[in-house]
Amino acid sequence: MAYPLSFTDEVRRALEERRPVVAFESTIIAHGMPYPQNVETARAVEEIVRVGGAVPATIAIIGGVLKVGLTPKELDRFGREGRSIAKVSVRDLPFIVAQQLDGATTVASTMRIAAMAGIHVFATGGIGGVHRGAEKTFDISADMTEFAASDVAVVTAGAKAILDLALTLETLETLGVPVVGLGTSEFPAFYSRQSGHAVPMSCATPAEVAGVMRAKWAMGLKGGVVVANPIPEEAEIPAEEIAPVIDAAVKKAEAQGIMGKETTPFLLAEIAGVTAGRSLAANIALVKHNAEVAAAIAVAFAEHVS
Ligand code: PSU
Ligand code: MN
Repeated sequence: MAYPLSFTDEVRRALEERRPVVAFESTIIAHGMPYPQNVETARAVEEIVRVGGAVPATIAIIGGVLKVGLTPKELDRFGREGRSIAKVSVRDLPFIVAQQLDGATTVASTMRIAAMAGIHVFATGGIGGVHRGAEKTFDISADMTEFAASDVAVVTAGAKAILDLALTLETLETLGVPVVGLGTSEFPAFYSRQSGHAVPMSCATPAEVAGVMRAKWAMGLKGGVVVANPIPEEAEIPAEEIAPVIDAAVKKAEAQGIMGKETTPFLLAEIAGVTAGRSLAANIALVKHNAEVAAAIAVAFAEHVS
């Protein structure tokens, strides 16, 4: 028996009519950005997806119910309550559902719920990955293993250099996950367009990415696709400028003994604090760009399917 999901009318109709849909996560709203910019950005990316010819579906858990699409009121509440709402990865789903709690979904749990709903395209900011020092801490985001499990393409501006990007790419290779650079031969590093790490493959257009998705799933290969979409040039923070900030944040986390699911939010908050408005502006710009690209991929993929 499939687990019951709760859809907004807009999303339910789009899925029934096999129109393109783009999922969004809610951890980026509750834990990734301050209020009110988080809510403004979440609304803006939904509108960008509509303009691009697709339907947005922001995913979250409310009172234990898996929500696919949020009302403006629900979205606003997640933004206001922010970090007091639990950050929910796949591990946490059974407890949050059983206890009828609210939860902000990460990339991993959003992919899983999107897949349950039959949504194949998801736009985010940055994915989780293998943390620096993971050979000792074993801190590897469940986002990695989810890419082996859920048939969803995730549009991301790469991953922040709070992670070990080389080990992140190695892990995705092991898990059989295509990492497709969109118009780039380098894996982008979130704030910066370049990381010094090559992507294993590149596509020139969203339609080509849709072709990779179709080919993967037509062969019965399970799991997702990482679509690496660099931050727009005008919003970029050069790597040499952000690197010392990231290094200091990682050291501070170590010194304070920050562990587990607290690590990523701690590092993100540290970087945001030190760079003040600049990192937030970059974050907003890249999420909007990812939404636009995800809509184009969803449109191209829907054409292939029907
Ligand atoms: N990286 C970012 N911004 C974010 C996240 C990661 O640059 O908001 C969030 C995403 O929701 C991602 C999660 O899925 O953090 C990863 O957390 P962890 O490393 O604990 O798995
Ligand atoms: Mn972790």
